[in-house]
Amino acid sequence: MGEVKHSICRVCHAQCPILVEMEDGKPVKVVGDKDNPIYHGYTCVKGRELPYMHYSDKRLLHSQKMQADGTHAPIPHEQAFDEVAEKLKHILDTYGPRSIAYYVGTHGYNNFATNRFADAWMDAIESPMRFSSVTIDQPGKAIATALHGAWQGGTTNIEQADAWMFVGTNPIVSMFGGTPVNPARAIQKAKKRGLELVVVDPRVTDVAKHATIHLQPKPGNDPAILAGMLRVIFEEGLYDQKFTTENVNGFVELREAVDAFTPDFVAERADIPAEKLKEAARMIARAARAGCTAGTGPNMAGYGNLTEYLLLSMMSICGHWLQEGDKLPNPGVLVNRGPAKAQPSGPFPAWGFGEKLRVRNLANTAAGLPTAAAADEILMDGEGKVRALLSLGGNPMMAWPDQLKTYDAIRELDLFISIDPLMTASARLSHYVIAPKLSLEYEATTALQEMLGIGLSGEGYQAPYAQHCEKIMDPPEGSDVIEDWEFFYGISQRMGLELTLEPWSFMDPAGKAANATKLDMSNKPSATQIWEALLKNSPVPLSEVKKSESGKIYDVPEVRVAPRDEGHTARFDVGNDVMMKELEEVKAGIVQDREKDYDFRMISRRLHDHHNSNWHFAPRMSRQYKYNPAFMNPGDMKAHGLKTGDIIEVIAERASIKGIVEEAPDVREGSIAMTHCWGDLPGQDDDVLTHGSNTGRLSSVEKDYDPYSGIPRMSSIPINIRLLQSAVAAE
Ligand SMILES: Nc1nc2c(c(=O)[nH]1)N[C@H]1C(S)=C(S)[C@@H](COP(=O)(O)OP(=O)(O)OC[C@H]3O[C@@H](n4cnc5c(=O)[nH]c(N)nc54)[C@H](O)[C@@H]3O)O[C@H]1N2
Ligand SMILES: Nc1nc2c(c(=O)[nH]1)N[C@H]1C(S)=C(S)[C@@H](COP(=O)(O)OP(=O)(O)OC[C@H]3O[C@@H](n4cnc5c(=O)[nH]c(N)nc54)[C@H](O)[C@@H]3O)O[C@H]1N2
Ligand code: SF4
Ligand SMILES: [Mo]
Repeated sequence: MGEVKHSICRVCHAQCPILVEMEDGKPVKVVGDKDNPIYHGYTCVKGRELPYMHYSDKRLLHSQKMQADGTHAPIPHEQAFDEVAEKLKHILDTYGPRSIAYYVGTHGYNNFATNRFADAWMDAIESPMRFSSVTIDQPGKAIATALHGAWQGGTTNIEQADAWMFVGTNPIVSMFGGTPVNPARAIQKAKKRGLELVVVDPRVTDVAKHATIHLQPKPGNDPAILAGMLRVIFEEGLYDQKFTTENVNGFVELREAVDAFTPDFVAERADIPAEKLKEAARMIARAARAGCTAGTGPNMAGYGNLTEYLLLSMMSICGHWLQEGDKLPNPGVLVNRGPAKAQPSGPFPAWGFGEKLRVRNLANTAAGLPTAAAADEILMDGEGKVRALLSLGGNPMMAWPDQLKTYDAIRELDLFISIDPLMTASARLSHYVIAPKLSLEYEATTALQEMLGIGLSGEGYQAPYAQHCEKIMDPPEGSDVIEDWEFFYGISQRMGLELTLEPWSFMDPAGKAANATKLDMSNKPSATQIWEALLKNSPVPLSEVKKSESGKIYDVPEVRVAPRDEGHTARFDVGNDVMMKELEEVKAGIVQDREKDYDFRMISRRLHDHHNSNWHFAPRMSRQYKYNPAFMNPGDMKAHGLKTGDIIEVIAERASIKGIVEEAPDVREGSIAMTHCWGDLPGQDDDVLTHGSNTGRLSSVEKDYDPYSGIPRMSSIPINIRLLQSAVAAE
């Protein structure tokens, strides 16, 4: 066996510790770190595929420039920086800061340092046009927190809970939505000590298999289900009277608004047993401590803000937040969480502030600028038109809703730049593709996961855990690749801009400004200096964390939730006017009426071995699925005369795509589940067996969208189907 080096997997946000076996300076094998105190050796196929990715012949080893005929040719990165800086400067001088936008995709987040650089650059050019995948993911989380208020005593986690409810999230596959670190183990361990689990999902998901109660509703009905549960909690007096009196406004308004959602009404609307709904409500309310988290499904299925808002309201009226004297599972190692006090912040601005978009009355939100309107901002002429877009570890052509509109928009850009190791659908439309280093070639820390836990219940570490890793290999010989942040540094130098790096912090805006670092723009900082700047105010000095190659639990002083400040008056709001109004709309069933001519609902789901649009072709990742099947219930298949392998047309109001039928008893009748981020560009995607289909094409950003975040229906999309080609013919 060759030398073994420690690293951190950065394929997804879970940041699993990995052991990389090296031969002649090259990685040959990745395994989990069995001695790791919290991950206990967990990895998945995607992480174990890292050696392949670094040496794949599809990996870009040189940046690319689009030629006059639309093809791409290699360009040295310094020359690409020169040309890009000149073009950006021209656009900036001619049309102003608003003409330049960025889009941070999932790899922009997983590479924490880049993300901070991108913001520093946008600050320097004073552009507000910052789009990210957050507003086409779970924008309801930040928006609902703003409407409701945040608990300053820390977020809730499964290890300290007696009951948990997962609504449309499948953490065992996604590592998100409630338990990111070795989730299957964490759930089994919690269940052994008596955790009661409620799962709401139209599929019998991996996590639903562990549920004490699984509600398997018609998709798109989460607000009605949660309102029904709240009604049971009110009616049976299961709420926390003392906590509510001290901390909650809007109790009466919420109670009145959910009154119409009787168990029988909800049972009929969502097609679930009324008795099970009541039991689920009792299970969550009666627990000494419970957590409730939602995922992408409900955030994309309409009224996502409302779903998240009702979950927060349920947490609050049941008094399930950490209380004074409770131990914080992670007081912070690399990220400063600020003080923990047993008190709510009041509501804060959720939408309508900051930059206004020019379409659909949209504006900035607590989750950021609506990405669902980015294509319109590019397409629409006039003052403020977006002319340059920088895509940072993202793939708009695969991920943005309304693929046909996105396609028009991307081709309309004067300058489109992607930082991406692959010639993805988006890269192929880019004027420049900047070839980045891959993860094993650069330094990293686990700050991202720690930070997620400060803002989101169920995320983060349940112990003061951290890891730092050095680069463990050099890029392949003859290559010309950079760390993503070097792009921003390089173009800033050429544009004569000054950059100031700020640490990323949800709870500590003062700390953010106080710990900002002005960069030396003549002498390029090293990656090490960048990390030191970003983690300047870390509770444990980075130099200390660097002493250990493996991830470890740090001996930091215990922190208990402090009592509320004397005279603290801010309270949660569970009766927000707009949310109560949306509950009335839900009750009236406007959506259901409008969609009665459709036989099925298309729901989104993730695949275990694939991550969004990343490296679909990698050998081990594609062993099970080389495309995104249309998972169907056997009863529905029989009724429509379909078998596995049949190619169907999936027909939505906006557009149609092809789907390859796969029998899936876990999917509820009437739903068809397909994964996003597959397929190819319009007109180049006929070969569905090779690359699947793009479900983004089924969404219209102009119809049926959230009035604040702009997110359209990306799950629970009304569809009809028709057989195109039978399985035998398809072979
Ligand atoms: N219909 C529908 N649409 C959806 C969703 C859905 O459920 N249904 N989900 C939505 C969600 S939650 C999200 S987050 C978005 C995802 O939106 P995006 O983030 O835009 O999509 P990804 O495929 O994650 O893009 C990651 C990109 O990073 C590149 N990459 C891989 N490794 C590296 C690296 O080391 N460095 C760099 N620089 N780049 C790298 C990949 O090639 C890929 O192009 O999609 C959204 N779209
Ligand atoms: N393996 C893997 N891991 C990933 C990703 C990946 O692509 N692959 N993507 C990453 C990203 S970008 C994100 S944002 C996270 C997302 O993490 P999750 O939100 O946990 O994503 P999913 O696993 O798709 O779970 C969503 C669930 O919602 C259900 N659902 C669909 N519509 C509805 C509805 O109307 N109501 C209810 N109650 N349920 C519904 C689906 O059946 C599905 O089980 O995962 C991340 N992790
Ligand atoms: S879950 Fe898989 S892809 Fe995500 S960090 Fe861990 S090993 Fe990597
Ligand atoms: Mo996401």
